[in-house]
Amino acid sequence: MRVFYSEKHKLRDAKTELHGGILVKPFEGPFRAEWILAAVKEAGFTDVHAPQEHGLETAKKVHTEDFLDFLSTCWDRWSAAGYPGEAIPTAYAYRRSREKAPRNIDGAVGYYANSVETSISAGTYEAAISSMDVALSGADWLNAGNRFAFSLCRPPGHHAGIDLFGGYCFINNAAVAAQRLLDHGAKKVAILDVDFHHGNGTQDITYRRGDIFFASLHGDPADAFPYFLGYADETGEGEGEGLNANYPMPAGTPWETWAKALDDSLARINAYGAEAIVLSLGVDTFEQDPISFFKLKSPDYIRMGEMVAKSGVPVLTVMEGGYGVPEIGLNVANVLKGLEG
Ligand code: Q9C
Ligand code: ZN
Repeated sequence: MRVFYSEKHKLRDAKTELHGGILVKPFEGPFRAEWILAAVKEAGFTDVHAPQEHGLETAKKVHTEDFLDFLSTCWDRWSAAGYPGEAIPTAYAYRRSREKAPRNIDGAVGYYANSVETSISAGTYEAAISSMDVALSGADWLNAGNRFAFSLCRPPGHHAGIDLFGGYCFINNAAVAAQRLLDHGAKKVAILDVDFHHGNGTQDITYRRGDIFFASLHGDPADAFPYFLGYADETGEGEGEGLNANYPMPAGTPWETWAKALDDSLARINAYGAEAIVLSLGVDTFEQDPISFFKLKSPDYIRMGEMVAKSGVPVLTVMEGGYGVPEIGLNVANVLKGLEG
């Protein structure tokens, strides 16, 4: 298992998250990647490499160019406007409004946001690009004929849609990596999203495509972020019809129930004929996660890895969420152990 990690994740260090009506220190901070890296090394995964820079070529196949331009210029435009805090949307492209990006930066932040907890801060774009490079370097490792890679991406990516940021995500690392696998010979890949939250950004990108099967196991959107997508009746459209599988689950879901959904999703992925799996790994399914409501325990993550490995195809694990407690490191390391068997 080769591990990819970039120090540049530290450039994403926002001071503010809108939570419960006040600005708090973000749940998604640099400490997460440090804890995970330390635990992964401690567990014997010491083959850690910095990513190669890839440029935006692959990203432009899953995101719009105007969105990528927005991300790259947002902080400078926001600062130039004289705003004292970090960039937080105040106005939205709401139902029945026009889908037309405004010139004004305050308007643009709202136009490209799908949620407002995620402030854009100095260095956010550079960190997001480096996180994407971490994912792409993992894809390269699989393209070179290897079975496993772990891309320790930070910031995460699965809430980033075609032209939307939010949920702590800016560029959809898993989707960009899947695109690179397809560009290097694979005809069909699967993205299996086991983060506690529905991968609304990944679903947005893959929904109408025939070359990516998307499965997501998550808290019922009636009760959990991202609230407006992730129901079981979302099955894909056009060439993607039948290639989207959502498994919403209620508060308190334990491993036994969760594992049945994983089993079903793996059977669907196998029936589809995926040549590789991109595992969007969030460990916010952990019983002690501060913002989630599933009840997985640390040893369960070993079994999770074992089950995914039984698919028999190469697996690129891409880091998504998991918050608050040091056990996030152990839980990630356990998945990697399970994968390698
Ligand atoms: N303020 C990922 O796990 N809601 N994103 C925050 C606490 C947004 C989670 C609630 C959660 C986003 C990658
Ligand atoms: Zn999550």
